Amino acid sequence: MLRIPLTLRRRMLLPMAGALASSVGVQAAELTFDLKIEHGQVAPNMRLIRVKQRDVVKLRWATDQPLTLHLHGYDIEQKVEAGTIAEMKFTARATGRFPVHLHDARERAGSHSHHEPPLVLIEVYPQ
Ligand SMILES: [Cu+2]
Repeated sequence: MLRIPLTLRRRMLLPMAGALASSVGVQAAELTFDLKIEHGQVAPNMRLIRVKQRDVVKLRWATDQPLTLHLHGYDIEQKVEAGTIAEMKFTARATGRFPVHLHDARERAGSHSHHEPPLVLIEVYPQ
């Protein structure tokens, strides 16, 4: 009997797996992104993060000044201190575009405004 490597077998099954995807979570990945904030901005080539639904996403933030970050939609708020790495980890359950903004420490959660463009934009694609 011909033996097919597991990775190849998985790829061959994929077109048929669509209907099963909702129950078995086909090919969810764990993805880590290292993001550096300088002067309140992330480098242009790191401002768009694309993942797939069900991926486990880890954002590792470094900054040159203390900040509060807010991932909209998933509603995760994270403080970041200079000289340390702050991690934001979540499972990408909801699809769509989700901005990460800076929060002003003086503003209270729920009553904030976002006038500036987002630090990064996270796009979650359907599986
Ligand atoms: Cu916000």
